[in-house]
Amino acid sequence: MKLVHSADLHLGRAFSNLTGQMAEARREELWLALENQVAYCLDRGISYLLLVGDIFEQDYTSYFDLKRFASIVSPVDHVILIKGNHDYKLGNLQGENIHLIDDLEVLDFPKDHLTIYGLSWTGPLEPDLSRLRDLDVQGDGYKVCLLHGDFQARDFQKAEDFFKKMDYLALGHIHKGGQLTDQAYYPGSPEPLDISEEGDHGFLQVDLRPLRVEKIPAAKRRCHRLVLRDEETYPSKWIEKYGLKQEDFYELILEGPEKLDLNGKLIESFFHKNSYQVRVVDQRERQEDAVDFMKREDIFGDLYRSLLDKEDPSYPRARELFIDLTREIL
Ligand SMILES: [Mn+2]
Repeated sequence: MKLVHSADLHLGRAFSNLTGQMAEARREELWLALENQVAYCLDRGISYLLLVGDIFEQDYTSYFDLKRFASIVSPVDHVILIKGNHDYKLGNLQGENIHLIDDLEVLDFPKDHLTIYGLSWTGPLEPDLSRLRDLDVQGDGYKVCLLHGDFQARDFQKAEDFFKKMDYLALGHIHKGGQLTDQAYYPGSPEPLDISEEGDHGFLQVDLRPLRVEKIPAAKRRCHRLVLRDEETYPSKWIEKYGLKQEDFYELILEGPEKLDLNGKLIESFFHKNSYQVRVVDQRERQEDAVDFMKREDIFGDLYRSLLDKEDPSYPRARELFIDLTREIL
């Protein structure tokens, strides 16, 4: 029993960080990602395509987009969707092979001994997993549950008996993807949606009993985060050194003292010519400011030092913002 599991396609996304023409092209690439998933299902005789929330951007989805979606997925036997925080207003998806789950639903596919449980978002708040406790789960057929949200393994205790009976939990919402428990996986977004979304993107091919989950890389573009220090002063070497690709996104972090010879503008224009998009984050000034704050014996020094917790992943960003904000008043 094989399934394809995808989520977070975000069709219609504004891509406001890109120029109009690039954003338009990128939106088309999301449609292409959907076409590729359909082709993958057809090539391998897979009858079930699970699309686990945030498939559409509801504020940028027209009637014609819904028609286009239905037409692209029409060759797949069963396309099952739940709604996420970006598409909970979605309605009107028509097609005999399309099952759009409203709220909490149980779908039976007796021919394949498969039952699919889905819990959609119905508004801006995450649905309550404890509602699954009341479901009567019977029989020895395959059981798959579709959920969208930022879950931790302990959240599944809210309906422990229900989750124990599932063969697979198909999750959505976390764009970088990942595995949460033995049976629960996030596929990640099929394409990176922001320059910070590094790594492989694609979808999952799932085999049930025994459970085997395979990540299928399928993204057209990749995001890279490069840290450049003072020694990297020869742009002509970078193409080779970083394996620079014309089709990819690059986020460049400039580090080291500012007096060193790293010309942010030059670097940016070089990457601009040799990649799809570049964003330069110049942390050099901030590093000098950070040293000053460490020495200050006033409220600003105290505040900065209170943000030094190394464990908390949000603190480095908080320190950057603190430096940027105080720059205006100090
Ligand atoms: Mn989401």
